[in-house]
Amino acid sequence: MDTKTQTIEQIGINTVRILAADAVQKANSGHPGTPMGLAPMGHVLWTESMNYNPQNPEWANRDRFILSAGHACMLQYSFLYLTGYNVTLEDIKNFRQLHSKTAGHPEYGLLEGIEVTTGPLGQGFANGVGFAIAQKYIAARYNMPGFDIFNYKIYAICSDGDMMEGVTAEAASLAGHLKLGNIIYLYDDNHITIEGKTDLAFTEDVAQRFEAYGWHVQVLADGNDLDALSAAIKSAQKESNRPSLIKVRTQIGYGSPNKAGAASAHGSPLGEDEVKLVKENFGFDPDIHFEVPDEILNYYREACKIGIKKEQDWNELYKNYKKEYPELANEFELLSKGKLSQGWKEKLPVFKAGEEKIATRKASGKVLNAIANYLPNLIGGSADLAPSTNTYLEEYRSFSASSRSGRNFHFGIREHAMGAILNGIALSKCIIPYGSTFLVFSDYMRPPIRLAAIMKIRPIFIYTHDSIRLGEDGTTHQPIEQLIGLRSVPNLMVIRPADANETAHAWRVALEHSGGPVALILTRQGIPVIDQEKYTKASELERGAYILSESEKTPQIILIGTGSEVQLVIAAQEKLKEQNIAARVVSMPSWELFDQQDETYKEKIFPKTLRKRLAVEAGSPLGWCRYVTDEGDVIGINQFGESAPGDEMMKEYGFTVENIVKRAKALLS
Ligand SMILES: Cc1ncc(C[n+]2csc(CCOP(=O)(O)OP(=O)(O)O)c2C)c(N)n1
Repeated sequence: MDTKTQTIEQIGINTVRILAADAVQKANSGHPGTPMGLAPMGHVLWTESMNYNPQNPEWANRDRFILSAGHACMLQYSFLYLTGYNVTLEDIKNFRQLHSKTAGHPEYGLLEGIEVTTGPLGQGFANGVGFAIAQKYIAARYNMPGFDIFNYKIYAICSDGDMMEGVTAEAASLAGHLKLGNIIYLYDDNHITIEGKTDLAFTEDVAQRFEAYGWHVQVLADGNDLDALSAAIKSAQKESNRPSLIKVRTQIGYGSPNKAGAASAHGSPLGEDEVKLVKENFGFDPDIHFEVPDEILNYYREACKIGIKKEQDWNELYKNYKKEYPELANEFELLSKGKLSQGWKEKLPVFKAGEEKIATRKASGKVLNAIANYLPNLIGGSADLAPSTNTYLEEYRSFSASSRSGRNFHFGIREHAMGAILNGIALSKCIIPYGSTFLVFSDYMRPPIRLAAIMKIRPIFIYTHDSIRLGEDGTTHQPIEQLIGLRSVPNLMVIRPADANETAHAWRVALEHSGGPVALILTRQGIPVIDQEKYTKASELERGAYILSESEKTPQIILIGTGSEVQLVIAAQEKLKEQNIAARVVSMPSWELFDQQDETYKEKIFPKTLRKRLAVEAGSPLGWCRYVTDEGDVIGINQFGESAPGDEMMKEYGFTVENIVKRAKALLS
């Protein structure tokens, strides 16, 4: 094919294909075939469908693009480069190299224009549902008559792998139910996965499935037909009541004479010779690498000017909006910077000791309801457990298809999608989302927890029913390895407060935290409120570990407790005192917060000379050795629990004052 006979669009599309082939070849790793099949789709999206401005990638009303099939990232990198984002041809040549912006899968924060880190299939799809929910909420709060300030749409490209993953089903079902018409997803129906043809494992009718979810579905027979792609996207843009899926038949490795349509084009370089053939096929010089004809660069740089102009117009509109509605505009700007409105901290409830026992999940509910009025950006819900996780905001409605300003979210029994949706909402910047379920089901959310931590974004995960003490529900519902599992995730802050007041401060810390997600670990059972007059103030929770109760004499041992076990440890301190043994009690709600303290503080809490230490936590003892030293001990659980009343469970598994006293004395003897 001679380039002279090709339209500029075709040359542009082929340039993207060749860039993908060249970059993967140079890196000797990556996925060339998928971007080659997707290039026309990308071309239509970046030249006419999406509103964006490469000079201001953070423009608040930009359309969001998600490459759910993250392995096809050379597609996104090429278009970001061509349209003028802060990425160079040199960056493209450095694809997959140490410290380069062009990582093996798109990474949020590494490269402007990447809205979310993708790669684990299905996540991007579900993140987009979060983006879409956030757009609807933000529009409901800030748009005013004559000021359609936030009307952006969510675009994504997803693959067969995305369609097979369960999280996609969860998220798609919810998106259809919520009538999220701001979603426009293109499905790369190339019939190929890693092992071969999709019919090895995937023969369902995806279009029918999405119709059943309540989506607006269009099917395109030829992924190279630019007019059809353009018309389908326009039709999707007009659809306001249903999310849109455009199923597009493409060919993986399009243009590769020997690998097009084959699984071998998926995940390895095409080979030097084959790349040459691709170039010849498209009329490019086979010996030139990373060729971007000037006219092509100019063409895409010109195309993106429409977006630049759109942002200018929007800025005008926003200026007038700000004049008319200064309070709303100021609030939006404040929250978008990650800051919080005033007044909420003073409203954090203070709980009195001696009145009644209160479960930390209940205290958490009271905290949320006390501060919600002051934090319009705090929204969230539960995977069908709100009556148990106490996350319902009493003064607010539910978010639904007919009520976009509702602040209570019903995610349904879809923990995995809930996590991914929270991430999408959190990435919409001005919102702090929370989601809740039982601690044991945090396992159902591991992938989005991990991705939130990688992206250093801050959804708040609320996990209740935090130990075997939950009782009769039995083994399947009793968390054992979950706490240490969560603590092992870098950038995730885990906080297990000891009582109602620590819970209030856990919320304070969580809301003021930046740099990663937070998991609040809360009890099902009522526990006494620790007397703030007698013991150290709960505000010290912010240090991660603190001396809750010091011994009168020089301590011989440190008793460390977290969550509900702190009560047992306080009682054990008394008993030991009666036997003339001086014990210090440390409440340690958060390892991560403690690890951030300076050495002087750490030494104050855990002096190097005081190595007899006993940690008590109703979960796996793994990891505690860091804090208890080789002269210490841990009362934990190294097996699954069983079904029985909570108090009996605790007794059976050694969580009693007597056992703590016994084990402490054993350490000292
Ligand atoms: C959750 C998850 N499981 C497995 C993988 C590894 N993986 C990467 S791409 C892929 C499947 C490729 O098929 P498809 O999604 O159709 O992409 P295409 O072949 O069209 O590029 C797999 C299994 C992954 N990225 N994420």
